[in-house]
Amino acid sequence: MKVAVVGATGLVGSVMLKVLAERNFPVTELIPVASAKSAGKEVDFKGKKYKVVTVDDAIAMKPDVALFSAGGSTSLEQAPRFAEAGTVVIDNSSAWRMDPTKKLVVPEVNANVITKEDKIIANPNCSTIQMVVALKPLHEKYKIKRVVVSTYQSVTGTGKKAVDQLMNERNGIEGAKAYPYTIDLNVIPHIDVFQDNGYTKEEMKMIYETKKIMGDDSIRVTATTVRIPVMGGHSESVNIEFENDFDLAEVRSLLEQQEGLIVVDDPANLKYPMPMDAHEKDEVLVGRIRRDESQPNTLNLWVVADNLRKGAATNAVQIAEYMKKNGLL
Ligand code: 11C
Repeated sequence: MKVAVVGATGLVGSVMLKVLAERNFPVTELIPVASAKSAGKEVDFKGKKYKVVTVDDAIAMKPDVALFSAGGSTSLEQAPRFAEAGTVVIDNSSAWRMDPTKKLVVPEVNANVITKEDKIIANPNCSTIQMVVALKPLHEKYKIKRVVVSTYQSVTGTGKKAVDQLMNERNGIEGAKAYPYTIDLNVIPHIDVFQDNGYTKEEMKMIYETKKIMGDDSIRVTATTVRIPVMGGHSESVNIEFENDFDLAEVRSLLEQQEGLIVVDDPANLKYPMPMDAHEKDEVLVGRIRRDESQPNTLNLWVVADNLRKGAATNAVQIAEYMKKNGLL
């Protein structure tokens, strides 16, 4: 497969290269792509150096698949150009996610919606991806009525500038700020831009994207998304109310059987998921599995994943793997 990675020099792009290599995706030709400013730079892939090219050069090379992580406006402009040239685009930006003509996919949850006609496929927001992997087996069994989620999100979700801000603050160095406030030793209850309803765009993404991926508009979701001074991954406190009652042992067993999910839940031995443990892992970790004793049919979970991996790069590569395996690429 000829594989283009658009945004190859960014945080997510570089993890895409790593994940493609680690998972041995059948890359016969790698085309790293970035803005004209980065063209000519080199990236490493499986021990070899590759020159970064421009979008125009990449389209002319007719890749089979292009993994995009270059921001919404680049996606809106360039993804259709790749698609017209016959390339399947898997796009990590928010540009196409809620377009009713585009599929929004987490392979363990809804890969079956992809057809041969789909040329631009959207990768969901990181905080949505990790949550729906945990929700899926429980929705199938008990039918979810409502989800209340609060997130604790890593600075890597914002990008390199935010990682630099955190490290500079920690080391007492002046530098550019990605956030309106100090992030080190602080918590900022604000991710992405505020909307007219008082929620942030990140919160609204979790609401809309969850319904679309789960294929069920009746699931009610409310979210509070928060940035914390952490690097390894995003964490989420998820409160789920079901239509039907559940047995806790069965919940645990359903989560254990869910592909892409690892249960880490042994309070007696102080075992629960943390971003440090999720870092560099492709799976979603779930723990603190317990009944919400304040109302019937309601469960509490703690869900953690590496937002650059399952929340972005790994999910995109898994979509490509699924399409390849099913003759859709
Ligand atoms: C964050 N979730 O942690 C964001 C990053 O729509 O793909 C990813 C934004 C997106 O800040």
